[in-house]
Amino acid sequence: MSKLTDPSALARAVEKAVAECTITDIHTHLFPPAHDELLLWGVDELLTYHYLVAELFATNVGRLAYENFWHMSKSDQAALIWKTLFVEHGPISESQRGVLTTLRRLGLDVGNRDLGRIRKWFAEQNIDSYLPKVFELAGLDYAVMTNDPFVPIEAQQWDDCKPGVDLLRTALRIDPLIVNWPKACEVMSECGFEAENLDEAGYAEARRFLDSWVARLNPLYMAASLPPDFHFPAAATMASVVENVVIPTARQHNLPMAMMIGVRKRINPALGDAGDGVGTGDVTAVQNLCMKYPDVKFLVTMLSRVNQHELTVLARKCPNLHLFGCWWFCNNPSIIDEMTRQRIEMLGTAVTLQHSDARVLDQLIYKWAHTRKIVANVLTDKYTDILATGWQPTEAEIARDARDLLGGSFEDFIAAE
Ligand code: RAT
Ligand code: ZN
Repeated sequence: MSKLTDPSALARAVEKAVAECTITDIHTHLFPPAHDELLLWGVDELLTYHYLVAELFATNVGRLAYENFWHMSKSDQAALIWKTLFVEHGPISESQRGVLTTLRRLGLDVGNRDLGRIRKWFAEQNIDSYLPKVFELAGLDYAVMTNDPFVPIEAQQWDDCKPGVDLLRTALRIDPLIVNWPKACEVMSECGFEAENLDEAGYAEARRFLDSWVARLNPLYMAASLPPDFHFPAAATMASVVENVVIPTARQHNLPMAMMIGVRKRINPALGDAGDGVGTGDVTAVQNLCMKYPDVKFLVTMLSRVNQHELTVLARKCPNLHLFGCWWFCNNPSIIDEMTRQRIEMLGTAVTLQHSDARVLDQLIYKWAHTRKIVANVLTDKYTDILATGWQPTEAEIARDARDLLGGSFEDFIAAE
């Protein structure tokens, strides 16, 4: 394939490569349609996304009591959010804009602001054909679910052998084990695993519990969301469970451990899922884990913008550390742009730039459309800079690099022995 020598041809080639790149979405909260009501989709779910619930209360100060909102039906909640955030105020936040991008790309007219018509269109969709259509519009080969055996309704689906879909792969989510050992013990004991104390017997039962779920799910990785005060090593329960349960299991099954660090859970409990906050995490904990266990692989994302530079430097030092995604409060264009530049400047293609964190199927469409635009801009700048040195990339090379950044490097990391 011919080399690109002209800056404007190069820019067009980069835009095309990123637009056409097949993406692997490595962290979502989606489920197969057969898993009861767990798979969320459609306009009312889009509008009641917890990011938008927080924005509703931020906008509607003093005019809406939390309990009144939570007592409303989903459809009334969605109508209120539409009225408040889309009709009475400009929908210019990232999550508000995301709803509009999604509807537009599905071919719906958002210009007339007619929620009734939009609802009618969704009511006519069949989820079995709609799901692959959304994946196609988003340009994904597959997405990774979050499968939490500590949530009874989720575990039930696997007990009942409900069918999956090829577009969704598994990840074993284990938060309670690390952050709430008593609760994890309750769930494990209901399933016949008698973990009780933080001692060798308890750790062994917890490992046996994880082994059983690894066998059942065949996950791509294990994962947990951790608070800003997660430290390692430490005399705390969290560190003991990581050392005695998580690390041996990860090693035994060659399963990376994904750590999502920096969430302060429920700082405003009245907001439900929308009530979590952010705190600066401890990158040294990640460093200590990576150095102490060089034979274990760690996938890491951090929630605080403040942590990003230190974490990126650390990833240059630890081949067993792979960074991913602009997580949650970092998933805003200004921060994605900054993080993407910083990571490429220090890691080249050895990073997974983004995950969607989609909780609602249709969100895949906007999350990836918005990300592609930023990644294309950043890559255009980077290739233009190297073009000025006389290095002339080909279209195939640019496509290769885009794929690495949006799924290829993740797959290589997962596959590494
Ligand atoms: O982004 C989100 O929707 C968060 O609420 C969390 O789900 C977070 O991504 C997590 O996986 O804990
Ligand atoms: Zn998530």
